[in-house]
Amino acid sequence: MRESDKDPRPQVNEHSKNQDLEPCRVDGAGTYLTSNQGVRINHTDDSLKAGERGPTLMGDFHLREKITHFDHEPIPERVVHARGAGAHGYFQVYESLERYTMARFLQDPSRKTPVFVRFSQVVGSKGSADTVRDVRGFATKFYTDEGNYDLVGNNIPVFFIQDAIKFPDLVHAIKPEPHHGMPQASAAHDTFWDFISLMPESMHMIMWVLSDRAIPRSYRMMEGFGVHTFRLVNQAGEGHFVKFHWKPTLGTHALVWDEAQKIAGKDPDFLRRDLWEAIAAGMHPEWELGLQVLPESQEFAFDFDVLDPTKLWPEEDVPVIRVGKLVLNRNPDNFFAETEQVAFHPGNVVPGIDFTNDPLLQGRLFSYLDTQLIRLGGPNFHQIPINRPLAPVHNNQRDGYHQHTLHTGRTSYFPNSLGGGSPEPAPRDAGGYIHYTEKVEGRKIRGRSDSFRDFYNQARLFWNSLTPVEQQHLVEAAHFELGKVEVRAVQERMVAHFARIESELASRVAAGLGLSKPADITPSSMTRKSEALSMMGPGGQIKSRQVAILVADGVRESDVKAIQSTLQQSGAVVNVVSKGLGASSGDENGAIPVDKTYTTTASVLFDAVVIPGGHHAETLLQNGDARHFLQEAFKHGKPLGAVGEGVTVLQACFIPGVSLASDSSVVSDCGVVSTTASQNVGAFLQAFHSAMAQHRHWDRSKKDTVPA
Ligand code: HDE
Repeated sequence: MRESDKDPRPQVNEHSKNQDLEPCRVDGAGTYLTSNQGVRINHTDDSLKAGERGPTLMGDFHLREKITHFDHEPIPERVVHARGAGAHGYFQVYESLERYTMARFLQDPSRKTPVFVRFSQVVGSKGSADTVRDVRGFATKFYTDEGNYDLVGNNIPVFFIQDAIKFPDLVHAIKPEPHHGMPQASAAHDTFWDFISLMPESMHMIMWVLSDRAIPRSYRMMEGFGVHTFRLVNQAGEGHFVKFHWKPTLGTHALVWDEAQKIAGKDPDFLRRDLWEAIAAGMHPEWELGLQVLPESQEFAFDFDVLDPTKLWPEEDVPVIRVGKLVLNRNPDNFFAETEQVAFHPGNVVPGIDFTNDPLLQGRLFSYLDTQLIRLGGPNFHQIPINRPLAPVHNNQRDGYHQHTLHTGRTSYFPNSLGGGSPEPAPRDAGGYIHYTEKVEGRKIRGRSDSFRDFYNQARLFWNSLTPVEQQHLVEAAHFELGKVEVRAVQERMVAHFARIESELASRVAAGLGLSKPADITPSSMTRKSEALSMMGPGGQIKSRQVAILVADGVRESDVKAIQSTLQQSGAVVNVVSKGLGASSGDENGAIPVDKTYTTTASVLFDAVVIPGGHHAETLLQNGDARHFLQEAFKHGKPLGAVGEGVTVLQACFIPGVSLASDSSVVSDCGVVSTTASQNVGAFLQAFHSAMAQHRHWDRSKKDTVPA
């Protein structure tokens, strides 16, 4: 056959470049349109009609198939944690943990175990905003060679309730109220606080939810917690209690509430975008896995019950050992196929990891498998690519909706002789999972141990551990959340709970609600604090922080270049912001490319703002958008910097702590860094870098007098 006689079109089955690697991954580039039966389609813009203006014909199989599929595209969203974002990566242990666990992925430091992580908001629908006040989910699927292990945690180390049977009540109370379907993705309404005010066990969690932990700056800057006490089991069958932690290498940082609310409108995808862009730019987020390990002999060594999920183990009592690293280095190829269809389950464990009798965990062991049946439409969801283990799967489970495996042979039962006795149960030394042989006995009761009845001491521990600024944020959050409650008695009950935690907390919350603190309540006598519970650590790195350089025509080009290159070298992401896109002309008529405008971005989307020198300052001074940008960033505690003539813009914005024209040194005052001398750019950038490394400057004077 001559070369020119060959059919130039791609042949059937040539349509997936990666087909040999992963048959499920399909790349449509350079292919022809086909029906789901593989028939090539030659026209997809008009339906088949009887005459140009006539009725559509039943014979139009393409129209019917296309629309039927479209009609069935939505699947039920998760009943909680509906909104989320995911990423691929790997986990690697630093050194063998064989003294605690026989899990192989925790024993071999040379092994990189693939993972998929999904972060989520809990309350809102799939389309709700990212930056609402809420708990964040932090769920990790480890594709180990002994099967999938899921660590399905949150960014808060405790939970609202002690027993799974209260979960439907909790979720019904926090979701939009049933009569009018409001509010979306918010706890600030009557039914939630009504329920909470009647559930004293939730007080510790409530303190965390009112704190800045509930408005993270980034998924990459959140801690993660397994919450429950789990069990590690070693080869000798010895058990240790364990609490799991994820510690972000970028530190733990938050937004400001006003900022979080504005971002919800300016960029509802803020956290999702942040994760995606960081990974796409090669700034791979990392966490260290931390373990708090407790010998079983110490089960009763604390003044709380280790099985109570409303309690944490203070790190001062049980130190967190950092045992390995999680790196997220690949964005999903398809949001629906991966992030939406991934199915986590705390019951997915591998040999060496086991459960405890925590009654919240026990209920979860039922719920996660069950919920997938409605969400993913049947019992074979483990065959969806993102859920498939890398370890081989062999058993006698058959049929069901969407069965993708073509099982051969006659036997689907055990024992059998016709199938050669396979698949046969694996003994322990062949990796068979053996449940920890915990001794259990007792009478059947619907009840709760008295050791679960301390509701206020750890809430007080949390309050004691916060810095004054964090305490103030918590009080303001309570004013917002409870201020939206319409039933006075609910507010009063909550103030009474705060009074059982700490008197001043109760007085301050009460004052904002126009109530007074009840006089006859004795607060918790807990005096300890735990430094690990505060987010105000020492300064850190500025990697991946977003910096805006505000410019107008006439900006000093050399300043812009110095700011860009120095901050970028430290890993910051620098954007030039101006009135219009295109380019702004520099002082020597060079062109400074503009990345964003005041219309397409806002100060709330940045971590720091700088104004270079140059006579562009006169224009910026006149620009209300630029002034608002700076004043709002100041109010949100962000580092602000100005060089040379740029200083006049800060002054015109009433920003305190700015260098005076006569003083050419670099002045740094509560994160406002300035120098009137352009030759000082190097020293300025050093000081600005330190200001950025502190993340936010809460101690600003006159913050409330600056308009924004
Ligand atoms: Fe969940 N939870 N949960 N939860 N949870 C779900 O499972 C449930 C709890 C957590 O990104 C659901 O697949 C019960 C604690 C995360 O896909 C559901 C109880 C913690 C995610 C469910 C809890 C979590 C979920 C909804 C009380 C932190 C998102 C969709 C006993 C340790 C996972 C789904 C993802 C999702 C039930 C409490 C974390 C209905 C019954 C405590 C991170 O099965």
